[in-house]
Amino acid sequence: MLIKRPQDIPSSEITDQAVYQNRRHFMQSLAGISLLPLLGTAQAGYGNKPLQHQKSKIYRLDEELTTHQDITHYNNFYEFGTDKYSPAKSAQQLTTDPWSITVAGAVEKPGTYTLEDILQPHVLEERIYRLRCVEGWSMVIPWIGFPLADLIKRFNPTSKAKFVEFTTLVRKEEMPGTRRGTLNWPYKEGLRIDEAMNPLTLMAVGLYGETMPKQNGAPIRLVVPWKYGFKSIKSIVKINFVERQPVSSWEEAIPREYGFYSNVNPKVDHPRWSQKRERRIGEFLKRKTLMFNGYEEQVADLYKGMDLRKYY
Ligand SMILES: Nc1nc2c(c(=O)[nH]1)N[C@H]1C(S)=C(S)[C@@H](COP(=O)(O)O)O[C@H]1N2
Ligand SMILES: [Mo]
Repeated sequence: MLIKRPQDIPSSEITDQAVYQNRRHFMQSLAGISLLPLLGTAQAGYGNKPLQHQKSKIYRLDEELTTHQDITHYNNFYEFGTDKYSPAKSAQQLTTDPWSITVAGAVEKPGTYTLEDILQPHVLEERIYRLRCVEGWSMVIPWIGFPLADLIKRFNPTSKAKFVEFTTLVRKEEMPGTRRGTLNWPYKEGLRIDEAMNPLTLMAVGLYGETMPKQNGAPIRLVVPWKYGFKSIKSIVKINFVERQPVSSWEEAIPREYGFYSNVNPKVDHPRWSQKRERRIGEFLKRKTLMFNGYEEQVADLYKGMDLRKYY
């Protein structure tokens, strides 16, 4: 694991106090949220720096954590290659500072916000979630982040905001996978607005106590724990509020295999393999896959009356 020594931290990461004060005022007027004490609020930056956070009392899966080594060396991040081991190496060249996110569509406060603006009012918390990849493996990851709902509220979505569409960065020079047509870049994902507002849905900026490793989607990514891993889009540069259901990249590529919803469901098999079981990374014997990845109690209501075979 790489540890950043203080002398390696570029001066650009040290926020000028005046700029910082201005941002605070800016965000205050933007969001209308009273400022939280600085302790425990987010910091800007990129991988391998300690991140102040609180430990969630509610969202703490009581299962053994997957090792830091496995979480950061067994990745799906096709922008850096299609095998599991490439992102750990080739994502290190990604520039994640400066970073900004464009907020567009059906909101009262569209605009381009710096990562610092995005993070400033949020208290970060550690949440231990299961991640279930559609390919049949799973991990238990101590994410650090804040609820997407809290971010969305700051932009004042209008009544036309029925879905949220997320887009990943494309930067060919730094993302070797995007020089090939594996997917139609940029990587895109989407959620229904009520799924996005569900308290489980997390904007993650770190894991294992540190800022997000690049291969895991630095500097900011989505984590939707009851859906297959590919819905948890990495390195987000755009959040678009739309009226019509957006088309996600995997759905566009292979619609018969990857639907918009992609809720973890052991009763609905992938056309080419069963989804009844999964291999926990680091374990030998397979485990049973749980309905909604074990989050049924929290999310089943979202899909009441829906045929989950049809809306896969
Ligand atoms: N932009 C982008 N996001 C992505 C992917 C990707 O290829 N590109 N892969 C997805 C898939 S298939 C999974 S399983 C998870 C893996 O996240 P992890 O590497 O942090 O475990 O990221 C998801 N997010
Ligand atoms: Mo995945």
